[in-house]
Amino acid sequence: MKNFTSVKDVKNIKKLVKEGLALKKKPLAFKKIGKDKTLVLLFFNPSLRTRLSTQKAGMNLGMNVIVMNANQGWKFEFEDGVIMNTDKAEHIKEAAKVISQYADIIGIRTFPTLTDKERDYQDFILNKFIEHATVPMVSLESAILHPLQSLADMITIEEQKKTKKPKIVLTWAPHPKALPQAVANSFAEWTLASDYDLTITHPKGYELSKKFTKGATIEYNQQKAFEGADFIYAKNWSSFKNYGQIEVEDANWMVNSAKMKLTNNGKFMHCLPVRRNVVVAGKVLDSKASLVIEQANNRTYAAQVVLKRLLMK
Ligand code: SN0
Repeated sequence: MKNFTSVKDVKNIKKLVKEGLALKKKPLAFKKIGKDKTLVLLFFNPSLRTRLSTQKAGMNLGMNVIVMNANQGWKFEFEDGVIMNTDKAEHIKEAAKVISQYADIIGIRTFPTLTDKERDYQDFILNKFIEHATVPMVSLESAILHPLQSLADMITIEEQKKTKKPKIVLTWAPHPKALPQAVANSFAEWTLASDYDLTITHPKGYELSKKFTKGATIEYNQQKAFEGADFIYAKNWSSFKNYGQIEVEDANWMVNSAKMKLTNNGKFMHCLPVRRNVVVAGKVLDSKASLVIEQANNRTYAAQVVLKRLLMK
């Protein structure tokens, strides 16, 4: 593994998931491999779980961890060949190389613009960093993918599944804000690569990029999709087609107890943060079916297994 930015960086998902579960049992078993190594985490956008769990993961491996809110430093210029006479003080060419002097591994979080589809789907900022950094890079959620979240989700499903090929349903849910497609794209990509049975349900107009959903069943009837499901994964995303827009704000798509009853005693998943009683009824979050806290717990071991692989190569 050279960088960790998508499922494509992983040769054997099952093996990675197993290794993550082994770290969960013995988090300090590899405390020596990160000694005197530095992890730098750069956040262009807010974070709670990613920030704390990745820092914890680094510390579990004995690493020194530096966390920086990237928007508190100089404003970066990402375009080549421009005359830098605007508010952008530092070019990515220098910045990424400079950060590489201090870091053995760099993590970066960068959300999409939700206005410039082409730039977002090139994963422009992440790839500019990768182009100029001289150490391995880890995506802490990019414009289009959230691989550490998905790996934690695969660890959670592995722990909880009762059959080899569970039925997993990714359902769109309402939200007051236009949100990225990253978590949904990534979850689809990882469940399909794990050879699980994936159904995606959403109102018309919320089709995700086929690049990530090939092999999934698309079902526009949410209740029908829920029938017999072992896992319900709720997430809002804005339109991919009508890029970044909210197509419908249909409150009926909220996940509630009645819908959970249609499932095969299914578990409820969400990456968090979650808007209670908008995305999902509080009652579902407070029920035994909810895995959201365990998903967050598993973020540590997802990050840890990735950092371990990068340190050991
Ligand atoms: C982010 C997203 O990609 O949807 C991060 C998820 C891990 N979520 C949000 O931005 C939610 C913000 C809100 O106002 O609820």
